[in-house]
Amino acid sequence: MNNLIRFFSPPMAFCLKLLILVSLVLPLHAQLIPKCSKPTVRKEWRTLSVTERLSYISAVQCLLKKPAITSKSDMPGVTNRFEDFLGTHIAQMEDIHFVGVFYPWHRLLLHAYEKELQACGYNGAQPYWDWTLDTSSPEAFFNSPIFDAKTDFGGNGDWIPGNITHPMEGIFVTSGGLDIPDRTGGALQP
Ligand SMILES: [Cu+2]
Repeated sequence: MNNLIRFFSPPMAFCLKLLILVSLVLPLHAQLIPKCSKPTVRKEWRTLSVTERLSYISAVQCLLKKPAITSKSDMPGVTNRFEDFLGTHIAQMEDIHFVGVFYPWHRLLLHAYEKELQACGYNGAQPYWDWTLDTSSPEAFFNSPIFDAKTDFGGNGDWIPGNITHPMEGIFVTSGGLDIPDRTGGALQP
C-alpha cells in the first residue's frame, strides 16, 4: 500500500491513509454494536386492536392524572405528567427544530413518553395516525375511525360557538378551511 501512497503529495497521502483507516474501522465498529433484538414498532392507529386502543387512551388519561415533575418556576403552566412532555417540547422549540439534533431529540422525547405510557399499563409503542388514509373527501375525514368517541380520540369536542355554519354574534369567524360539524366530546377528555 505504501508503494501506492507515495505517488501522492504528503497531505493527500495523509487523507488517503485516514480514509483507509476509517473504512477499516467503521465496519468493525458496526459489528461490535449489539443488534437490537426487540425493536420498538410504532403502528398506524387503526391497525391496533380495540383493546390496545383503549389501553393507550387509558394510559394517556393516567398521565393526565399524575402530578407534573416540571418545576413551577420553570413552567408554571404545566399541571400534570402529560403536560411535562408538552411543556418540554414547547420550551425547547427554538433549539430542537431546523437543527441537526431534530431527529435524535424527538426520538428521545417519544421514547421517554412511551416509557411513561407503559408505566401507566400500556404495553405498546406510541402509535401514529396516517391521515392520508382519510383525505379522499371531507366525509372520509369526518368518518375516520380515529374520531370514534368510544374507542378512539373522540368526536369534535365540546360545543365551541362561532364556527362557519353556526356563527355567534360578536365572534369573528374567518371563511375557508374546514367547518367541523357537531361537537360530540372526546374520549381523551379527563
Ligand atoms: Cu418538535
